[in-house]
Amino acid sequence: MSILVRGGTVVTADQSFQADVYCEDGIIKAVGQDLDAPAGAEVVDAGGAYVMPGGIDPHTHMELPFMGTVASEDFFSGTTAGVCGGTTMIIDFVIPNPQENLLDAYKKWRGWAEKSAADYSFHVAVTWWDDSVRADMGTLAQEHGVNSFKHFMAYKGAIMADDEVLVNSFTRARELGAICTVHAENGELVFHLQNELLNRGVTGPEGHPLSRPPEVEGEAANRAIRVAQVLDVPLYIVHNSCKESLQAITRARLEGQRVFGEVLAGHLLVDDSVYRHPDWDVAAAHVMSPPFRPKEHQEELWRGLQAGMLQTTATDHCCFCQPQKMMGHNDFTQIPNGTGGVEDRMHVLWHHGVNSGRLTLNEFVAITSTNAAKIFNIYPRKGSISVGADADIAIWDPTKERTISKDTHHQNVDYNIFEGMTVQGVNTVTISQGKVVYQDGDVRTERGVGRYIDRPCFAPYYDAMKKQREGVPSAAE
Ligand code: URQ
Ligand code: ZN
Ligand code: ZN
Repeated sequence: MSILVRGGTVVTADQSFQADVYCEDGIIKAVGQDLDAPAGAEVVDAGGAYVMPGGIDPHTHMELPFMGTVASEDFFSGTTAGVCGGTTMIIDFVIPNPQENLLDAYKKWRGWAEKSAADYSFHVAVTWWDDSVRADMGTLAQEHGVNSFKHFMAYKGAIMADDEVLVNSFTRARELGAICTVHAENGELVFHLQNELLNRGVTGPEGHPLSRPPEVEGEAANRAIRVAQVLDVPLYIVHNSCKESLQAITRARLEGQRVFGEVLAGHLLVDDSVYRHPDWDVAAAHVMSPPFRPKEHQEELWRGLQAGMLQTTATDHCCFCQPQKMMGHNDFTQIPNGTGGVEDRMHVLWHHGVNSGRLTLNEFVAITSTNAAKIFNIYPRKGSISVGADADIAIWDPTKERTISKDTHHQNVDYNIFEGMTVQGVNTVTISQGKVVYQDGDVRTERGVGRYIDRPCFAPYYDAMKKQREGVPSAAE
C-alpha cells in the first residue's frame, strides 16, 4: 500500500520546508519536491497545510483497573480518539499490584492492548521489591523492549513505592541502561492530610487539592531527583503540575543532571477553581493527581516548556464516568483519580502554545512528538518525517477551528476538561502506519492493527564493556 502526501510544508522538530512525502508499506520512502505518485498510490493533497510527525502521548492509562473500578476508555477507543486528534502513538503503563509478578502483569496488559487501533508501548511500574522483581526488570528490558520503569511515590496502601523500592529499582534500572520515571507526590503526606480533612468533615471534591498541595509534589520531585543523582540513573518526572516540581527539575538540569520533565495539557490550561464548582459532578470529574493548580502555576509551566526545562507533553488519559466518580460521593479520597484528553492534547497546545506565540511550529512538534521519541529511544522511527521512519503523519490546518465538547469528542467518557474551548489549528488528516485513519471527521480506524513498539535500553553496552575491561562481570547478566 502506498500513499503520497503532496503540496504540504513539512514541519519537524528542527526545520520547516516545502516537500512531498511518499510512503510505502507503512514506511516513509521519500521526502522531496515534486515527487511522482506510482500507479495505484493514494494521493493526499495537503493544500499548503503542515505535514508533521504524528503525536506521541507518553502517558495514558487505557482500561486501567484503579481504585475499585476500571477506566472507561479501552485501548481501541482510546487510540481511535488519539488519531482523531493527531496522536499516532501512546505509551501506556503496566501497573502490577504489590506482590504481583511483573511479567504476568506485562502479559496481561499486552493482551488488553491487542485491540489498539494505533501503535503503543508500555512503561512498567515497580510497585514492590524482591529478587523476582529485579530479575523480571532484566527480562522486560532485554527481551521485551521496556526501557522505562515507573514509580508511584503516591497512593499509599495501594501502588506506592517507598524509598527502599526506589533505591532498589533505580539501581537495577541503571544496570540495565533503563530510565526511571516517577509520579512525584509524597504519599505519606497525602495520606496524613486526607485523614485530617476527613476528620474535619471535609468530604467533597474540594478536599482533593487541599490534601495534595504543591509542596507535597515538590518534596517528592526533589527526593526522586536526589536518589537518581546518587545512583547515577536518568530520571523522567511525569505530570509536573506546579512551580515547585519545575524548580527542582530546573536546578538539577542546570547542574547537568539528566532529568526530564513532562507536563499535561490539562495542567497547562485548567486551574483549581474546578474543585469549587457548585455541581459535585463537575468538581469530581476533575479529580486527578496531581490536582489542577491555582493559575500562577500554569504560567510557570508554560515558561518551563519554553525554556526547555520541560520536554514533553502528555495527557495522563485515565477516564472515569460520572457513576464511577460517584464512588467517592461521601468521601473524596474514594473518587477514582483521572481525567481524559488524548484527543485534545495537540489541539489545545497548538492554540494556546503556537497561536499565542509561546511556541514555534518546530517547538510544537518537539514537545508533542519528537522529544518523547528521543527520550524513550524510538527516534527517528517515531517522531520524525524522514526516510525510514514509520509513516505516522498529522496533516495540520492552522486555520481550521474546533470547539471541544463531550458531545462531539471520540473519547469514551462523559465529560471533557476542555469543554467549550474553541481552538484554531487542528489535524485534518491523520496517517498511521501509512494508512489514512482519520480525515475531516471521517474515522477509519481498525481494531487490532496497532503494534507494540519495542524501546531498546540505552547504555548497557557501555557499562558491560567498562566492567569487562575492569574484569568485573556486568550486573545486567
Ligand atoms: O496517577 C496516575 O498517573 C494514574 C493513576 C492516573 N490518575 C491520575 O489521577 N493521574
Ligand atoms: Zn500519576
Ligand atoms: Zn498516570
